[in-house]
Amino acid sequence: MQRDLINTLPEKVGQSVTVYGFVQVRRDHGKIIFLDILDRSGTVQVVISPGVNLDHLPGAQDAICVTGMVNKRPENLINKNLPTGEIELAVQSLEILSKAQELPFDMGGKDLDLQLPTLLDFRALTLRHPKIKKIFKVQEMVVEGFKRAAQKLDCTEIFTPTISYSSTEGGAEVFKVKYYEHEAFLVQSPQIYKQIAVGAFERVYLISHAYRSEPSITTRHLSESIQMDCELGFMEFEDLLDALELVGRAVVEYVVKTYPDILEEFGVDQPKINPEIPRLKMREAQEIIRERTGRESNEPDLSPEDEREICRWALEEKNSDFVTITHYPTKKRAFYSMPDPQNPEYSLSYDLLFKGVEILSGSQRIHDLGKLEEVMKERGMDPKNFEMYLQAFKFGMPSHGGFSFGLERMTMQILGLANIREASLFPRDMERIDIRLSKT
Ligand code: AMO
Repeated sequence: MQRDLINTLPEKVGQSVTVYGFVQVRRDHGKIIFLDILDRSGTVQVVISPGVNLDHLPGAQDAICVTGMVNKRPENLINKNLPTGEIELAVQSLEILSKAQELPFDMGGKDLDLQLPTLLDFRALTLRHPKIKKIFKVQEMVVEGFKRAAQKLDCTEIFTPTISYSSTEGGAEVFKVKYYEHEAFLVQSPQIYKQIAVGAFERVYLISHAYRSEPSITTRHLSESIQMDCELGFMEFEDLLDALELVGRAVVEYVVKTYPDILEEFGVDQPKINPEIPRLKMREAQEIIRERTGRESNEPDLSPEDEREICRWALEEKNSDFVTITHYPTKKRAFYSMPDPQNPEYSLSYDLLFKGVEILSGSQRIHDLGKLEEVMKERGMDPKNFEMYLQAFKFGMPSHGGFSFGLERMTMQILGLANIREASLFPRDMERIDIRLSKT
């Protein structure tokens, strides 16, 4: 099958070409009809002149095949914003390969101005909009930037299960699944597997799905999300902070370098990436927030508003869109987090915040088998349910730790999206799993 990709057409002026794609917009100007045709490489304007006889005229979203002549556009009709803006395709023949039904809303604008539920109810259609697609082109580069940075740290990529015998992150937010005659869980995180893997590979990275039966609807939580994790052996707390900041910076820099045009289209400022990311203990952050806002907090965690405030501080005072918060209360963190030997009430844990939202979390881990079993018992967990995990600690386990970035959270923050659901191809929450559950 002969096919010319749209982005090659500017080199083919005066030639007859065949293009396959979707009709993005149709504009009827009297007897002349203009179509914007989209394939994976770009968009081109197609002209159907009155002399061309077509049995059926295509409409928005029809999948079509057009054969035509690539012509230079008249000087006054050049579109400088389009890579193909100096040419157009004059139709000789056109075949509708698959006809689209009438669209429920206009897909032709630069922005798709829809309420979030509509955007998601018609996901198969709204994903076709050029601006929506760009969110996922950026997401692809977030993953690529992460992989490159993790490989630079000499991590081995691993692939881990999403069905597990034990639940790792504590709390009730775990999905149970029937596993033959047994009960199992969807993983809340690949935590136990990446720690076990440290014993084998010393340094690992992985990109995996994580499931949380979040009981509430927020703009930053999904029931199924994608985590990008690293776990590093023979590392102490400060080394881990250096590693996570290196990766965080590298990811954002990679996206900025690859898609400056998309960031501009989304109206986001160039991220401020200071080579020295400010680091604060959680209590220091609370003190700064109190000084700035007068808001007292004895909470064992930072609230979403606290996160926004401390990020405002980091930007104003340290010229940084990143800030690392450390030493969260041990009780608030998962069982495997190492308590700070100086003050065990607080843990050697950290979150990385970016533009007002936590995008990463992690800790140095307890690597002593006895301590680990003790903590599990204190928390009412049964070590028997963690047999394979604990096995790793029986056979020599170095000091180690790691971290996990939320892919959708990073995408949302880099593009300044209002809701995490926009950064998930097919978001799941308590109201939605492919369909809106209230509709059933
Ligand atoms: P945590 O639970 O903080 O840590 O998750 C790590 C990162 O994953 C993202 N994230 C989510 N994104 C969307 N919806 C959710 N429900 C959701 N939950 C988490 C966030 C968060 O910072 N095992 C540890 C990590 C570690 O210690 O290495 C963990 O899962 O961006």
